[in-house]
Amino acid sequence: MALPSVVPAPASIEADGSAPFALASGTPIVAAAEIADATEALQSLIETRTGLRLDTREPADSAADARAIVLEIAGDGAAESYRLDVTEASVIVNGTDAAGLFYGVQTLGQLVEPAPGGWQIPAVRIVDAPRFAYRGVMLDVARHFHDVATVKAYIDRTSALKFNHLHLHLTDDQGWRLQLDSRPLLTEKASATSVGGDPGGFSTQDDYREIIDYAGARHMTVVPEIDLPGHTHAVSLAYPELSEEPVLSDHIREIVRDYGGELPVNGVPYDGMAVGFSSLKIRDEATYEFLADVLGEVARLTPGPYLHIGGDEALGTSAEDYDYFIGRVSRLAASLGKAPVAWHEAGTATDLEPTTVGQFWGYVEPIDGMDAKARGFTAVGSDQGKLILSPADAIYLDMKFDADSPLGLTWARGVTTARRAYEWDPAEVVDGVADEQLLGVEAPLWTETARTLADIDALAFPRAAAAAEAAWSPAAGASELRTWESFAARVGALAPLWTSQGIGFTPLDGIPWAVEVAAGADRGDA
Ligand code: TNX
Repeated sequence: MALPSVVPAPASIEADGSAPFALASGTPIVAAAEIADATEALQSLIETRTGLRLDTREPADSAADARAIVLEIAGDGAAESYRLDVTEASVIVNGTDAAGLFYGVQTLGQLVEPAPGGWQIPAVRIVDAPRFAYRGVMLDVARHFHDVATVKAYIDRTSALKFNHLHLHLTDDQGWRLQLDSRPLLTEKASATSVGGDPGGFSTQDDYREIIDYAGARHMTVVPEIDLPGHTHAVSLAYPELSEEPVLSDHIREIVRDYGGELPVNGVPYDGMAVGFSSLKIRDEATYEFLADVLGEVARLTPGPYLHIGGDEALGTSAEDYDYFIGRVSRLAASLGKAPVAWHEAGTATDLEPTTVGQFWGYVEPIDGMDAKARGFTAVGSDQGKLILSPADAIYLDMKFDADSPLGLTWARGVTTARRAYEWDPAEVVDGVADEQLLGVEAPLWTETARTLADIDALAFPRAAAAAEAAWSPAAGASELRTWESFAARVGALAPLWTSQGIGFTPLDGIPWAVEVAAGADRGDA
């Protein structure tokens, strides 16, 4: 008998084929008032999927023998863990904490299926907890600006896959997207455009707070990134005195040849796709006054523990200057009460602040010493949780999913199929890093080619689900669910749920996408 489909694969799932729990419009959700947010999350999930509006009751008002969905927080297991028991008589979702309950509710939402004349939840017993504490997605709002509504939609989609961090890439050569009171010229002068001459935009501080609150209600922590010292051409529009002249390498000339656009000129908006040509002035104290303002304000606006300082692709910067800068800015971030995060290049910096977390963006089988750089973060300071893995040839969601789509790039070993996004294990990427030194996994989505939520959906789904499984589920080999065949069947079964939620996923080949003929057309309340 096939097990019910859950993505990411739970730590343990058992089903004995006994009778399902029938869902009807009168079915009550029984939950204490303190966990009303979980009740509402479940109500809206079920209503979106089935059209049924479930009742809600407090435990004291509920007859013990009535068929019900019971939500509760137990407080006695691993962080973010939950148990889910479904029988013909009841559904019990028991979270260790509020996040665990939220994840149990997401799992329950995936289990809802059409039944003759209505809807049901198959009998099942799930005991589940995450493999990694940090499970992230990154959205680049700099190459193309994405507004609050789009970011919220991405939070909905990814928190449902049990991701718990949203990294926002807020600044890059093409635009500065967060309004700062200390440096208002940044958004006044450097936010109007996006890649390809598309319109720009920026988030006000209220917008940013709205995103943080919305994410928090879905158990996601926002990780803001101010990318430094490269990827800073936009700064030259507002503070030309802080910017070096662009370094016009062969790479830049190739990008202009292959993708069009102009060469970068300081003080003029850059809307091409080249990387690595810009830098702040590294030996000028005015740069550090600027960064004290910028990072100080971002740190104050952000309740989460991390502050991402970038550090990638500073191609025109000497190793000596790069080391000096990263050392100094990582310590500045720490002095603001945040754990610095930086892309893996920063692992070479001799004076790196010891609490800095590294983000590896090399390949699943690293080349060119990318792994050695990543090991730099685990060599200093505490040995706990120092690396986030974002292998580009597996979980860069902006890589093309097929050669013919206009969406996506190909630099990370060509087309990234869903299977390639799936078949890797975090423990096997960077040699010499113990499991405890892995903080987790993050799937970035750069937006050079992604203009709209529809573009984001088409690139991210289903591959974000593969990344979720690397981040949440037991290691490959530690669970019989952790095979490509099992994943393909389970993710394919999510198609009707995703469709009900308006997720414009790409129905990639090799996955048996479920089709429900007139799902729910025959349901009891109709
Ligand atoms: C590399 S990976 C970048 C980004 C680009 C991306 C496009 C990394 C840290 N930097 O600047 O947007 O490739 O895939």
